[in-house]
Amino acid sequence: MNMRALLLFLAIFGKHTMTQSIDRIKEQRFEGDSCSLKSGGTGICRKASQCRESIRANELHCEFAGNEPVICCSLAPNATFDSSARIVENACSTVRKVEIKIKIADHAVGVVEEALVGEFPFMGLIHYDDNLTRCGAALISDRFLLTAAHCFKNSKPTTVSLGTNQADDPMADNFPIAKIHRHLGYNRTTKQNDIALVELRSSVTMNSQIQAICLHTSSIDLLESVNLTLMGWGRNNTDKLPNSLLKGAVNPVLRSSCQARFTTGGHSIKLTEKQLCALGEKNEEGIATDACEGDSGGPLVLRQNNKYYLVGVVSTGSGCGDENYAGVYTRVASYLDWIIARAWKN
Ligand code: 4AZ
Repeated sequence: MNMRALLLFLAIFGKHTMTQSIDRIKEQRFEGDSCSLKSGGTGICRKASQCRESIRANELHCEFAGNEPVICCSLAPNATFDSSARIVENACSTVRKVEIKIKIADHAVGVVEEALVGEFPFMGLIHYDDNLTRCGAALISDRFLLTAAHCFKNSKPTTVSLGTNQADDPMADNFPIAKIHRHLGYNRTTKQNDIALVELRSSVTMNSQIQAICLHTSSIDLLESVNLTLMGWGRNNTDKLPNSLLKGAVNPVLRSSCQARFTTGGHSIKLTEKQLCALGEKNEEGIATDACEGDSGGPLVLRQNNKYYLVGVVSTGSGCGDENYAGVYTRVASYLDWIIARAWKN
């Protein structure tokens, strides 16, 4: 209830109701407010991502901050901030907001649309020496992009283009690659740890078309109602590789139901908490919005207050756009320490 509506309410319902309403408001706790811990002690309301110990203790909720719950967090020094989340959130504070106007429900395969110029300034396309392989990547600092480990098999990656929506843009800024940091735990059979960093030879100058993305830090599952966006130059509904960057709207799918569908369908994939599933609406032909071949390594993002947060990296699945099988993504928040040790080392 906003303040004006509240005042109106009070004016109409008089004094007795007024004290009751104010008491109720007093009970609402926001980020930074003190709160009572289940143990009886005093804590402070913090975002769940900054309060690992209290999540385990299943502490009481304060209010919601966007899509992330705020919980009553213990003040004990060893139980408060998670240092990797803090490093990542500090880096995010320097990321410029994307002020471009988009439709609310911006709806790879399925219900897709062309991305607008400058809409996803963190989006990169990895180019290879065979001119055939395609993978997306997201710029996370002035020198590093996050992508999938399975993007590096036989063909040699050469450059990353940034600041363009066209795959074959002759005017694009192409940045030579210095090194690929593939996760040493990547397993091509189980698809675990499908994550890699692309280190550029020189640093990128940010502008309105080229900007880093924030990393999502929350270790708890996103609600199925949260709207996420996925984008890439991967195979589209007509099975072709598009020249324009496409975007689609998807929602998280619970890991248990995602796993159950794969198992029932006879797929050997075993999902872990370091992965997440997402899928979107079906188009008229019954194809669900999903990532497909060529979208790999690309970002699955959450938009909050005009900033984008990298939630997932396109990894695997079973075919594309099948309503039974959600797309599988590497969960970025599970790899913050691994990313920081490489991309934010001093
Ligand atoms: C692939 O081949 C691939 N539908 C990526 C994502 C999905 C399927 C395949 C998810 O890189």
